[in-house]
Amino acid sequence: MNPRKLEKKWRVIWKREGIYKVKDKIKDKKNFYHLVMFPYPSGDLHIGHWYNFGPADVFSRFKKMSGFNVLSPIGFDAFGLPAENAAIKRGIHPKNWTYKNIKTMTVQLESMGNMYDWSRKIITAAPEYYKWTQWMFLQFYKNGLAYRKKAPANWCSKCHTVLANEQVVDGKCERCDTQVIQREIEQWLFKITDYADRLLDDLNDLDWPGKTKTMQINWIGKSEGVILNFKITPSARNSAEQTRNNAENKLPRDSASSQRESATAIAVFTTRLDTIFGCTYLVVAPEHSFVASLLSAEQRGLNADLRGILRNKEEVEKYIENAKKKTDLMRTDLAKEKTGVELKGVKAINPFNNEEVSIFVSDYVLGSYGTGAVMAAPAHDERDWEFAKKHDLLIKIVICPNWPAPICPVLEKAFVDDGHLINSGEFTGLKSAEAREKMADWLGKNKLGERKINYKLRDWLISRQRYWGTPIPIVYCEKCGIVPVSEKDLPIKLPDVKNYLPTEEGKSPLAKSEKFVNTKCPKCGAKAKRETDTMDTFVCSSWYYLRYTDPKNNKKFADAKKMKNWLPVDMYIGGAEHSVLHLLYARFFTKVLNDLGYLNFKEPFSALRHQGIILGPDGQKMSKSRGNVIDPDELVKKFGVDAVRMYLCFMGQYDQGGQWNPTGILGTKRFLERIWRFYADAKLQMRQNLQKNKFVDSRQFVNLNRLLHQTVKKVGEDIENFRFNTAISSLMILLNEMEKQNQLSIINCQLFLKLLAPFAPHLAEELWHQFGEKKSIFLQQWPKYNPKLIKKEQFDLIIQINGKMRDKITVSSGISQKETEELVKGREKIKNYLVGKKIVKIIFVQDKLINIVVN
Ligand code: ANZ
Ligand code: ZN
Repeated sequence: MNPRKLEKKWRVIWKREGIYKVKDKIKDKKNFYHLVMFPYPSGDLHIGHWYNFGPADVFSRFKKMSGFNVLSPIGFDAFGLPAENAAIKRGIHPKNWTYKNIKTMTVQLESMGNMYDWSRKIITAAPEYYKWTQWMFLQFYKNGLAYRKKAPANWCSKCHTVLANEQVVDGKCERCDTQVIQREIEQWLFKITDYADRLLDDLNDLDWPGKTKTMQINWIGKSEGVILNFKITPSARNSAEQTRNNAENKLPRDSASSQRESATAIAVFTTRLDTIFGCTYLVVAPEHSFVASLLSAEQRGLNADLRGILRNKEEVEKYIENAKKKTDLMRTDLAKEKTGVELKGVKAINPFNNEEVSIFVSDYVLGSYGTGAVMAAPAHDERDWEFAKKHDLLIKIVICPNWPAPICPVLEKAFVDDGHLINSGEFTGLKSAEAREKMADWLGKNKLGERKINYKLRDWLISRQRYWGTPIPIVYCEKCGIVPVSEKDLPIKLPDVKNYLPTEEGKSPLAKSEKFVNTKCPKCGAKAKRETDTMDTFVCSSWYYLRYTDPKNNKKFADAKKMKNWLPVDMYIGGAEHSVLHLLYARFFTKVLNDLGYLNFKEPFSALRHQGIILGPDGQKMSKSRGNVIDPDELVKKFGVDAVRMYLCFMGQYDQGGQWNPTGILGTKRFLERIWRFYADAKLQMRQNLQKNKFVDSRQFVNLNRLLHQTVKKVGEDIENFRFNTAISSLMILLNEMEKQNQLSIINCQLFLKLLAPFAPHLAEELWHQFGEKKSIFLQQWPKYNPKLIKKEQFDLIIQINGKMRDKITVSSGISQKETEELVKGREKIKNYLVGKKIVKIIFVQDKLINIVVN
């Protein structure tokens, strides 16, 4: 057998006969949309791609043979940074680089022999495609879902450029190692936060991995709490000691007078209002507006009493400067030391007990979440606990785990669970949950705060100050301001530029093309300038699955009827690394387009599966520097496509991945060769049988028949559930049994090939045709099993020694003599009769008894 020759032959025939060309509708067949996450054209199809696409194709083929009209498309997610970096480094146009890679990868993809309908290929960097990405932006804009605002971007002050997140390594510029800072520039955002609740609720109905749903839930991060105001007042004294005294002695304050003197307040968001009596200080984010007003020259927003009051201005300024260097991720790292400085000279007043507490600035509080300020209850929150310990602040227990025993333990760490309230005025004795309700009511009644639902989810920043992306179709007019490009002028094509670096002002390289930038206002015709930012590539991939249903349409992004034929996607397969962003964005797009009346469904992917990760032979993550990368092209050359696909299916549980085993693939290769030899033999036998007109009746082979039916059931169910490895195991068992048979029916030999076909499509097709079949095996029906035959019936086997019954066991009907002998000889009771004896004869009555004659 020469797999490479044979495989190539079939790929040519498949292509010629167009058996993978998909029709939008076939009579009496249900449509099934099976999608894999499309690759980025890096220029090389690596083993991870193979692991995504290979087993996925097994699933596709199985569905096709099971009677579905299957759509299985492929394309390229073609915009993005690597193309641009290659351009900067080697002076190749990003487009040329990208399209060259697409060409190479197309050849590689074709070599996999997957049943893609290539006529539906899409490339997101092609103007025919990004025209519609721009069109979608315009719909979002017109419906208030795209807006512009100042947002922080990574900025390298040495390269004078904005950096993508990928270009920031350990907080430093990838190119020059300078500390990256956050700089505010005008950028475009999509209002995904409007959809937070629906993105949460609709997860329920999806057949997705639980872990992925959880990740989305956490990313959206809905939390229910309250916002309450702490009034600000000048402090008499200025130390942590003051806080302690106040809290311990409960200095009474005249609340009326405090209201008069202070119109400035800090709002905090808390999910644990029940801990309010344990609040011993406030913490505000370095970017909080209150800090800014304390530090600014005009001190706007402060009442007269507070102006000029800050006593450690320089210390605070220095702290804030440093905080700018950190990303949110670094700041919220739990393991990180909790730094901070007190705002000396001001105090805040707890509205529940009118106590004065100190105010700190610390970067563990984020400006972008809640109100950017926290009421710290160090006895009941880990971060507050750490901070209080470090700055020697009062820790006051107000939630007690032991109830009704009123004595609370001395805490060794924060007690973060719910309990009963103590030291909490009129609320003492309530359970946490009840207290939260009553306290929130009290706040509302006294107009000191209100209930509030908060989300971690932020609006989606889609602006990139980069070349190789979809231009944002917006124009800035001297008279009209922001004006959307008119739909008939789409696509706004990427101009040619010579230098792909962003400009020194942090603008995209498109800003360097005068011809591109200078235009006329679509509304009034006056001089105008084009937006020069391009869109995040996640925008392109948020709607590509829609386009496959109608990839060549130049009137609409896709025809409504065609979309209705296929969508939503029935099964989506791809890496778990996309559990959050891509999948969330795609869901958001679908919901928006549904709201705008373009789609009749609300969720894009009804079912989702992730493949695991393949590690190198050394058990480490594959990387060029480690030299443990497995090259699929080489493997294919050596073993053939079928062996590679099959090994990928066999090496472990699909969602777990595993370590590459170089000898493992040899095993699969041998299995395929055994099949090949078996069919060479079987054919001979069958020809002889036919000649003798003694066509084998499968009833003679009860055992094999049962196994055949069991295997049909098992392989089908396994593929359906992505348990490819165990499906292959059962094929191996079946082959073993078939090899043992003296005679076989053609039907059974063909049945095995059908089960094999999704895994080793080329070999199965070849052997199928050796039976004189004219139509492809993939146009055949997946075999059906007979449930009655599968039931393993059992009977009581009589065990005799020299004709006398000595033992009895329950075994499955159809058990062979060999298996029975092994079983019986292994039994302790029987062993005793056999010691020192010689077995003369064994009498075996199928499904009844075994008699061992000894002397
Ligand atoms: C007082 C308190 C006491 C809190 C306690 C927790 C436990 P989730 O559930 O994630 O929404 N918080 C509020 N705004 C913050 C910000 N901008 N940066 C960092 N932390 C912030 O968390 C809500 C809790 O996170 C809030 O409830 C607040 O601390 C903190 F025993 O308030 B809590
Ligand atoms: Zn205008």
